[in-house]
Amino acid sequence: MSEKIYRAWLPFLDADVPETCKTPAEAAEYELEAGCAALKLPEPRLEADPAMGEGYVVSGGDGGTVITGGEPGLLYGVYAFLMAKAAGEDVPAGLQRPFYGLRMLNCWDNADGTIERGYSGRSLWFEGGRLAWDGARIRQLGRLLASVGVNVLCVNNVNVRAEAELLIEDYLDELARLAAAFRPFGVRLMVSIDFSRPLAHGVGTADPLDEGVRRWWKQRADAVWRAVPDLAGFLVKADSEHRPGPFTYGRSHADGANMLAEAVAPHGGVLVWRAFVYNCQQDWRDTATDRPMAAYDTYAPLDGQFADNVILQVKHGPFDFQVREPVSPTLYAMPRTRLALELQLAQEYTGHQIDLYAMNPMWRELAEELPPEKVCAVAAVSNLGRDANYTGHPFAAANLYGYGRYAWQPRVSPREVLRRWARLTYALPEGQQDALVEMLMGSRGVYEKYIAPLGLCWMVCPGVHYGPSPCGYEYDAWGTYHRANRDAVGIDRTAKGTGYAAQYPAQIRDKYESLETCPDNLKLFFHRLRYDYVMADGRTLIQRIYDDHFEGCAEAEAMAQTLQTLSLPAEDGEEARLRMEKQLANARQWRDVVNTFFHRLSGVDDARGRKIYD
Ligand code: GCV
Repeated sequence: MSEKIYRAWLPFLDADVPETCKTPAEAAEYELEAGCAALKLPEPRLEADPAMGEGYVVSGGDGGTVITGGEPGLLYGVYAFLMAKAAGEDVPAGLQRPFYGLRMLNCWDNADGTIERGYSGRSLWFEGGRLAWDGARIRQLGRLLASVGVNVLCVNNVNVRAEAELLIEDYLDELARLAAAFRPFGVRLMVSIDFSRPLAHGVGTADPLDEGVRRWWKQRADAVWRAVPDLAGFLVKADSEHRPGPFTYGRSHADGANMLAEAVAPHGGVLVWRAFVYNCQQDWRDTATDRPMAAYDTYAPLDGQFADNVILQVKHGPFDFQVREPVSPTLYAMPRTRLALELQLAQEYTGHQIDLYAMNPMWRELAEELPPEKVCAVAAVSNLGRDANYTGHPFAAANLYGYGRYAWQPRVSPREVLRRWARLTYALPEGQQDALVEMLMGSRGVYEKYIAPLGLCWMVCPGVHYGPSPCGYEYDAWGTYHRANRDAVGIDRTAKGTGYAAQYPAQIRDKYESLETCPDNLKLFFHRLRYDYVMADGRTLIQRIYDDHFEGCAEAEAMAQTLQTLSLPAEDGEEARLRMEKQLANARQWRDVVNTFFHRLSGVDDARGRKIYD
């Protein structure tokens, strides 16, 4: 079992945390002793200071090193100390505190053991309709999460089906035991709920303003918190992709969220309400409706109407975790609402954990576009599963590690994060480590070049979302169109088009509205351009599309060469190389399908005479 995990970024730990550790303070003592023994270090003194909460300080002096921290700050301090020592670096000086109080992982795990958009095997805690898990693996995972400070884990899919039963007595005991398994690591559970659940329990309606409905949710919340007193809260996907919600009863999302918030408030719970709402029954002939506008249109008018313990969770882009999207305008529009930023570690549109795609560079760009202070929490769709290494691709672990680092410090340097992950995970010679880090740093750009020209998105195979299908979504109902014809491609989202750009604050709107200032990588997101449009570098749009696809594929081939030069541990090297072969096949397929698609439409030849299939 789980042999590989000890090669993750906690290389100094090879002993299971004993089940007798029940609290983060006990885990801190155990981990410090085990870690110092493995690394042959003198053991620092631990000093609990409850007032410090999640914060910690590692201080040195004549009397030796002292780690002071709260609950679970002390545990975070222990990991920070051990990881710094293992990496041969200085322990961060002064008081360390996470930037965001809620650092959530959203697991899209289903009761039958499958995971929606899961690329690392089956669920770690669901099987056959019940919650069941391997304690040792949960403890390994708990320490991984604690070591990067992730503190909330939502156990079930936001598309709630059989998991709705989690709130019912029969399941609460299992939920309570799972919560206890994660508790020593400072990880609190959260549960996704089905808005229409009262209907299944004889209430007759799920109308949020109905007294019977309110009572039902309060009773459920009381029962759930009796079983799991430190449950973090409920997560809700409503009126989205066929999920039930308040719209059925003519109520607003503030009505729906506030009703649930009232039920969880006495227990100190938060109600996380997702803002992923759009019309997934659109007619492709309708050019007036523009899907990216939907969340803003739904939520911006509700700013200020949500209860204090409601957090509105907004995907980082206005579509859906595409390779390149602008920041969602909803995130700028709701200063009187507590917002959480939703990211996706699961590589749904970004290579299925087959193709390399390191995310910290993207999150850094995000932090530059959207001041991190605009949101109060972060959530990421998990990339975890039952595979021995938890993330399928051994390098996909860098995204889990990197997410924790980002959630603590959103402006952290991506290169520094990846270097630290590589150093802790693989003891490679310096030159090889640099090569691995640079490969990961560039992986997003490579992927973007061979799949999505200039912000176009949505050319993926429908349903599975891997591999090219330029018109796969073009005549479908999901609102995801590029409208390529023989002359032009892209959607005009300026004031002359759908008007989407006007959802941004003026300065950002102006940047995107103008062809001069709109960055190349979002040109076709905001503008409809002719193939002979001349870009700032003098190339035509069509030539740029061809060039990007040829270059992206060549760069993927160069990454495969680099990978060959790395002396990785045998299983990881083998796994990474097998996946790289699949990535190369994918990159070639994307290059040829997309180039052929545009060549057939435009009739324009590649200026450099490279092979395009007709
Ligand atoms: C959980 C996209 C994904 C769905 C996912 C949905 C969401 O549409 O393809 O699998 O459902 O986003 O975020 O709710």
